[in-house]
Amino acid sequence: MRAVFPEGFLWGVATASYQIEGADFEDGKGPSIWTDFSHRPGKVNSGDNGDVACDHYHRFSEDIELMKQLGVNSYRFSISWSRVLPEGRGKINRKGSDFYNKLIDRLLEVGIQPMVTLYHWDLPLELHRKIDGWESRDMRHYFGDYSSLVFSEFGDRVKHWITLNEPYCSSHVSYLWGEHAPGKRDLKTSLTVAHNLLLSHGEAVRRFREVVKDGTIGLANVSTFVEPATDSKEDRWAARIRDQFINGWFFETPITGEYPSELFKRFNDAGVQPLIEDGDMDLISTPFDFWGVNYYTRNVIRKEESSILGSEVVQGELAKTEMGWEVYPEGLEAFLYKTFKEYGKKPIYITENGMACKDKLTDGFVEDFERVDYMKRHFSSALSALKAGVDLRGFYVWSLLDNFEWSYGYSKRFGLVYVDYEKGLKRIPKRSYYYYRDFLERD
Ligand code: NCW
Repeated sequence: MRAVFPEGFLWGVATASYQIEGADFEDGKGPSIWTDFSHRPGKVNSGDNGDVACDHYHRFSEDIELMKQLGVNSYRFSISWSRVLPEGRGKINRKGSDFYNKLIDRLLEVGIQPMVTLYHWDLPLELHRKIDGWESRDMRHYFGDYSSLVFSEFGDRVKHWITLNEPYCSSHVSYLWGEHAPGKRDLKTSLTVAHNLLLSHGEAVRRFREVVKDGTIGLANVSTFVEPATDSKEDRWAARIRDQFINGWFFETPITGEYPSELFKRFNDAGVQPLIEDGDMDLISTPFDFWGVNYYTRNVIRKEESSILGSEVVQGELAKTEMGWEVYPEGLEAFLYKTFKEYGKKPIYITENGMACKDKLTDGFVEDFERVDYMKRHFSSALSALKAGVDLRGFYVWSLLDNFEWSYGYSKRFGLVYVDYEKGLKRIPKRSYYYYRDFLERD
């Protein structure tokens, strides 16, 4: 199947700084909101935290070797803002930037293109404490300054950049559902946060154009394929509004410079809409180069008037992953098609796709056939989208390693490589790693 994908297609694996690096207090690194959140009792399963995580900070050479043997030609990772700027602003921490220099140089030496995410949820704690973090409009300036610094440090070698990972999660999962740091529960606040994140995305794109002349920059969104529970007019309407909340807010707005109108009106009527100032929507819709689509699942939606969204999620009947997410590969093709057609006809990278399985180490090996099946079906769905005319440029499997799965701690495993947390963080490639390697090897 690989041979059918175009020449130059990027095949990769993806990770995020707080989930794998560890060394959270080392070499001058400042704490992030996840350092703080994970150390608060009751916030993370089993009291887990990312102090050590997969210790990738010290073992990155071994991890790059795993990627090299796997045969990927790209690696998507994120930079920890507070490793480079311990307080989020001010003077660069050279030891922190050196880590990324070594990582990038080694990747390039072995022929792996880096794709770098500027923000994958680990905001410097100091910015959160001093200025209220993402609740503050000033964040766009701090994020802009951080971005400029990172572009000038690494932009000579990194050609693919992503501003934010899943702003849906850093706003609603963090400020409405309260499951991610900093764990608040208020819709008006989470809408303000979403607005500030989108402003910051636009600001980073502007800074990028000033600094890097020969690279591309995009935004990576979580993309949930939304379907109505029944064909009734009410459920179809409910699904449409829910789609605007999960997807449209972050896919449509940066293209059109307007929030999805029906949901915006609903929020406006309820008095929770974000404060929009002159110039905001222009900044938010600053032209950027590509979409990152993180695709995992679908949501089945039914009308429920008492909720502000006018709907609720119903349990679908498909097989579920360990996260409780339905396996629905068809949704990937459909979502890619919709994204391409409706959101600016831009090149698209699938920046994340993968599943959490009940992986068990048996006789020193993990037979994760379910994950192999999931990957096969999603590769084939991506191919269908390509054949239907979508300008698809790459596919990154989430994730290289089992890692710190946010509020689930280490209890959920997404890796192609098993990490033995009991035995010195030993890396053990699973069946899915060998499946992907063989897939990449074949013509
Ligand atoms: S939790 C989440 N994930 C996982 C995480 O490990 C990674 O850092 C994220 O980029 C795997 O990929 C992403 N995403 C949250 C998905 C929330 C889905 C919400 C759907 C709307 C109801």
